[in-house]
Amino acid sequence: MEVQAAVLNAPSAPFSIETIEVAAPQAGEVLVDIQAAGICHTDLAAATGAFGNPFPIVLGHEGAGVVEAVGPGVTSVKPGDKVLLTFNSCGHCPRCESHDPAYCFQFFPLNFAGARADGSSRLSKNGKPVGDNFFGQSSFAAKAVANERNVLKVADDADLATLAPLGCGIQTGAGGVLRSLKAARGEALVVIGGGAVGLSAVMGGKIAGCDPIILIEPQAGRRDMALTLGATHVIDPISNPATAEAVRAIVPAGVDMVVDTSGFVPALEQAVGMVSTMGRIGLIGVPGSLDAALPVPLVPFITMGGTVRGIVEGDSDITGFLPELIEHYHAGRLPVDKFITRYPFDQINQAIDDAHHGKCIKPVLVFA
Ligand code: CXF
Ligand code: ZN
Repeated sequence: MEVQAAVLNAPSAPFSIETIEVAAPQAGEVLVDIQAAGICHTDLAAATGAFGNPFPIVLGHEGAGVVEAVGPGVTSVKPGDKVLLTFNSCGHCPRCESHDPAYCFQFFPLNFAGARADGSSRLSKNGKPVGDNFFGQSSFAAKAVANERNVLKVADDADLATLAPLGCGIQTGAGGVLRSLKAARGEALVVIGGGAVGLSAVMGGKIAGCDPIILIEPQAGRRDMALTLGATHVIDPISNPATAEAVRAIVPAGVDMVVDTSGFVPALEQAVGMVSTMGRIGLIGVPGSLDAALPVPLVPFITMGGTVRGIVEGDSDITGFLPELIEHYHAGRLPVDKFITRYPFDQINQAIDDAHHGKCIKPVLVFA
């Protein structure tokens, strides 16, 4: 069938709204009529070709919509169900079996290869394949073919434009604090970077009962937003570049956790000076260069029992964590609607431009 999609024809080209062909779902696949799709930083990185993905391609990995058809063998959803889409995983490697699908042995091919495992694509233009299956969905399109493993049924009255970003950015930040770093009540938390992921980490810290919760972020609007979401202190790293000292002025012994969502190495380097004994540093933000490194002074770090760990998708597990987040949203503990801005689907380039210029925090494309 023919649908409108935001196609990226070459690295760093603008998104181009075009008509493409979408194939019927095969075994284990789910055709979703997309109603909303959040834009995440990883879409923009993939738009440059940073993940080795092919071009042309349809990106988008925070999709939400209504199931239109299912392929053979699909049992967890049916046509008419409202669904959220998230990242893909294989379902049978040791990490998937231990409910850690974000560390699936096949994570990269299943989320970035731009095709099914056999190399075929569900999308085409003028008879030529278009890269698909980005995060198992490619949801910058009016319809997407996802996989049963990355589709979650939600309530019939769910507000899909609000919930769509839970499938990546929100679960990454909130899960990074709640699941990956296992935040406990009363622990001191620093969050570096106040975009959608960092603000979700702040909300995760509040849910866990962390105190204080300190956000380090250069944009005043984001710092103000963080204060409404649970941050107890904010630090502007431009006027106050010695951020480790600024953190220790608030918590002299150092904090229990630092979660970095900036991927900005000079900001992150100070994290080592912020943590107390047995401090945990969680790395979420992906630096622009594969050579980026974090120098850790080994002797002090060993003797203080420190931990540095990488975090993908907040250690989320589609059926184990997304429903919890939806509950937090309904209970008012995860007010993501405060920092979502809706854009009509065909305004995708404007939405990205606005995000770049700090005019919005989490753009969500909505389909008419
Ligand atoms: C990504 C970040 C880069 C590594 C894989 C997961 N998260 C979502 O956008
Ligand atoms: Zn993402």
